[in-house]
Amino acid sequence: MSRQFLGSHTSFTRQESRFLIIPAPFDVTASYGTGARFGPARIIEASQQLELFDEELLCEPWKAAIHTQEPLDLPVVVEKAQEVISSAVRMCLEEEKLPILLGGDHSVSIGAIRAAHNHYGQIDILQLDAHADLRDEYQGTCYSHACVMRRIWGLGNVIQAGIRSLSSREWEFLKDQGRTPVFAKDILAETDNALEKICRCLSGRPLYITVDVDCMDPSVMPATGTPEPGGLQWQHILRLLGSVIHQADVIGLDVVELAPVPGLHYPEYTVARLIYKIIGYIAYARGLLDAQGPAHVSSA
Ligand SMILES: [Mn+2]
Repeated sequence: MSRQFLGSHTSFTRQESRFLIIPAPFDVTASYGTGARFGPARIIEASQQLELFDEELLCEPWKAAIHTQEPLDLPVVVEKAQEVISSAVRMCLEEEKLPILLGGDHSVSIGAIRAAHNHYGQIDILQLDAHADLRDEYQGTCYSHACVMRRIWGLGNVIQAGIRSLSSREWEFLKDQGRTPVFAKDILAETDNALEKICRCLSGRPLYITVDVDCMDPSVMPATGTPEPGGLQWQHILRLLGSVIHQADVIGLDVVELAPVPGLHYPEYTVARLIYKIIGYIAYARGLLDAQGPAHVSSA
């Protein structure tokens, strides 16, 4: 089994690549179901079953040049792990590549977003998640996956979408900041209002996207530590990301909280497919592919 996303025959050298996949097998902060440290390896394994041709873009997005580096060797102390992640992402950005961090639990995003902020200054941050993750502290640590967005709040303009679980304190915090998330129910209503709100929130600064796979409905994504009913379907996510990526300059991405269930293959396949779709959208937006635009963009 190759350690390259999509397999060895379609991967580029690190030097040639534009997209760098960084496996971050870390799940020390998970509070309910654990096992997210096995996520990166299972995603890479499942990716080797993907069809290389994208039926929406009508091209093979791997040609935009992807390389997968060795998994990060992460210490169990969260702060130390974040330093390792941060320096790996910084190195990737300095090489002018787009980092795609594979979690791991959501705390891995803190180090990655800090590196993106150090490199670009204030950025836009789009968070797809069932949870607000705005607690100041959870189970005795301020670096829990439940605190991720609170830790990076000042580093950019945070746009939250798919939310359907938050505490009254998190709600108060958001109100104090003058922000309201785009709730899952707003996206499920299938009007264009939710998408328009998300796009209105984009400031035009470089965009970092963090995808917690629990943004998806548990029927689509059962393999995650803290599943929440009432989530997004596959087509909602493609529509949302296809539109946003078309109008923003995406500079980094992470996909977190896949906790594989032994014997159940479709969740990791779904995550691998999602990552490949996103690579295709970004590559298309950057003019790297001779392709047709995403369905909803070209039909607009
Ligand atoms: Mn979550």
